[in-house]
Amino acid sequence: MFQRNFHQYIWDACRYVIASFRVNLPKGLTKLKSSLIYGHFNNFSCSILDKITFDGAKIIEEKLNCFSLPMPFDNPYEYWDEYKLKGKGLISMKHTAIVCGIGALGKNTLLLNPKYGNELTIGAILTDLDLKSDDLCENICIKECYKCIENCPVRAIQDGKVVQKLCRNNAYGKTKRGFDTVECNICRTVFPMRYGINK
Ligand code: B12
Ligand code: SF4
Repeated sequence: MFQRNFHQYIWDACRYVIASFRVNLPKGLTKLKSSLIYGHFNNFSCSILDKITFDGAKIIEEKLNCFSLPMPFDNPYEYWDEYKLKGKGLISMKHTAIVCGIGALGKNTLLLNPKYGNELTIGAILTDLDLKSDDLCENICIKECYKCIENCPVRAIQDGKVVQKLCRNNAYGKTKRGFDTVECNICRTVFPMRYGINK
């Protein structure tokens, strides 16, 4: 999926973004209370994505004689407001994916694809190639539905954004043994279009 040149603050020669994506998780993981298993495989899918991005960048360079920059799918990033517990990715993967035609934002602020719903993990490769852009994707978020906003236990989704402090304090934890957990993903799993249209 190819799109326009708006990531030049990361790399001045960047002309286009090739956004890769993969279906994030087996649907069964949305049937459990999130925590250990969802958290584990959410992280696991992320390392798969970093590998696809890394390998993909090398393949594109070899085959198309260009420079390609793999972007970390999530961590690390530099911006951090300790008081607000607010981070910002090096690039916003969701907005990149939108302009690449992969999806549109749902009211839960997650990327929503007609075929795969919001169960997507998103990655991106920047390139100096000149490419033809794909069309933008339709938004399948249901107009009169507010389930994700209403079911967030800490009402973190406000005015189309997530108040990170509220979400972080509620959603991420550790077991007594020190394993990382994801304690909440309700805005993702309560979403009627979570698996896409017709599912
Ligand atoms: C920081 C972060 C968080 C924060 C903030 C989330 C958020 N909504 O921004 C917290 C810790 C709360 C979080 C939680 C989760 N996250 Co998170 N997170 C990120 C991360 C690392 C950076 C996002 C970021 O920079 N946010 C800060 C900015 C965007 O927010 P803002 O300042 O309020 O920006 C607003 C405006 O300024 C404007 N804007 C900002 N940038 C731009 C750019 C353009 C071009 C435009 C037009 C507008 C615009 O739009 C924003 C409002 O929508 C991304 C990975 C990445 N590099 O993108 C993953 C990412 C967004 N997370 C992801 C996931 C899966 C989750 C969780 C579901 C995890 C879970 N608990 O199971 C929850 C969902 C909570 C929710 N409803 O969003 C996925 C989303 C996949 C998808 N299908 O959309 C991502 C993309 C990781 C990935 N590579 O797949 N996350
Ligand atoms: S992950 Fe949980 S706490 Fe965070 S916005 Fe979604 S429902 Fe709210």
